[in-house]
Amino acid sequence: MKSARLITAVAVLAVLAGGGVAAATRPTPKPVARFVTDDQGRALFLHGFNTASSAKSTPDGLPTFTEADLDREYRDMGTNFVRFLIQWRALEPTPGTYDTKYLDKVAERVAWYAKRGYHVMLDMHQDLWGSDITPGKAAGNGAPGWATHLDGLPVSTDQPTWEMYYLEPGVIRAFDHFWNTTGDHPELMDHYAKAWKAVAARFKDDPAVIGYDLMNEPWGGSIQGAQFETGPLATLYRRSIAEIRSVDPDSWIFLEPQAVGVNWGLPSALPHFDDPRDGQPRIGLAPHLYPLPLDLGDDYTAGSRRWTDRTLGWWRDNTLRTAERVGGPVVLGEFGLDMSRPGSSDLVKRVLGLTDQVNMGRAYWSRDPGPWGPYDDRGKPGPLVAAMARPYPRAVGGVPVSVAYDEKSRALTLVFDANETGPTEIYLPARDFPHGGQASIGEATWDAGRRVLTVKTKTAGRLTLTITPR
Ligand code: 9MR
Repeated sequence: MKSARLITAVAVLAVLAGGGVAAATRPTPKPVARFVTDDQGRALFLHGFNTASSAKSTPDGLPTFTEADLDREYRDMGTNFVRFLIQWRALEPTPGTYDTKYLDKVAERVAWYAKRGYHVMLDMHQDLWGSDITPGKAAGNGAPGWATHLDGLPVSTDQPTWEMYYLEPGVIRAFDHFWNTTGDHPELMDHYAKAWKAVAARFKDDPAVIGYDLMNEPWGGSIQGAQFETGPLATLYRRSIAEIRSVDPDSWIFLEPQAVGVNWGLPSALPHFDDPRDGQPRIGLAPHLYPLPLDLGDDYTAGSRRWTDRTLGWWRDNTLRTAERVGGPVVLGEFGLDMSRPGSSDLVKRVLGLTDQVNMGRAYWSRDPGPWGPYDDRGKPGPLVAAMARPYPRAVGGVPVSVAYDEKSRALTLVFDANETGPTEIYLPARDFPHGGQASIGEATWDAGRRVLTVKTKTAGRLTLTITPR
């Protein structure tokens, strides 16, 4: 790029993110200390994909993804998690009626994951409000046509990048109606919250579904930033939390900050939300990460790599600060890039290392075939497969303190405070661990089929478990 533009943009960002002078005076936030747990109570490290972008445009709102695709994903990368896209338009095709056949089909896919020991987060996806912003041309997705009110304002169809549609007057108006900024459509937010209730009623007893990601990449229309996150976005979240909890006391509810700016590493103003369930609250954070230098079209190389690394630091610290306020676990809901570009595998590994370091789960964008995904259109694996096939603790018999994988020595080190929830399970990919692994402590059993090392350790005290190739 266009380095002058890049440097200016990122320098402005540096100041806004508090990554310049301010960084030295602000304490470094602590790693995430709360975890999603499995049915035995073990802490989960969530490692997987967004499946899939194709759900945005298929008539039935389901991704073009098969059970065989899932088998292959496990075989090649040993994932244990999916951020599964669902669409409001498919769920509530007419106001107040929920398509149970659609939910059945979602449930069928959830069962594929359940059978293989995966954990599922359902993501009510939208980009640019909905497909009715540009009838006949696929730009947006998510909201049903009946909930799309443009008031005759234009949406030009020749934007150079998809994100630019967010600035079209018609799109801004559609959001302003949803957030009730206009005062004309107060019913829309209620429909959305009640649609979540319908989803929760269906999946509340499904052990594979860990929770719900309330809205993909919220956009405030004509209200932005802190005013949006503490105003209409917080209202939507409170109402959706109340509707979900009226039928489902136990699933996790994941919140996203506003996307613009925060995805680059700027601080979010998302407030704390009360959880009306009995016991500990189950509200977590599911932010996205798209470093600005890469969004501007640069590669993860040379000067732009240095800037990107800085923005990653701001993103980490600012996300941890928001997480402290929200008080729950963090799942990085999206990160991803064109894997055919130079440096991209390094970026993926860096993000995996960063999320390991601060105890965040992560879902790569996306599982679809193509240059961003693991396989091309004919199913040939690309460089992402090697980067995502990484050793990680799938489930930990205690509370994790830190995880680190050193690629050079092929040593995975997990520090945790053991409890009595069960053995620790570690996924070990074939390339680095062809014959499985050995554990520095405890009693290990190797399942070569699943490539999972199960380690029984002492059930109390702080333990350091190091896994090296056998
Ligand atoms: O990769 C997706 C691209 O093909 C679509 O045109 C676009 C609009 O639907 O969405 C892209 O996916 C985005 C996701 O929906 C939200 N976060 C950023 C993703 C990458 O741009």
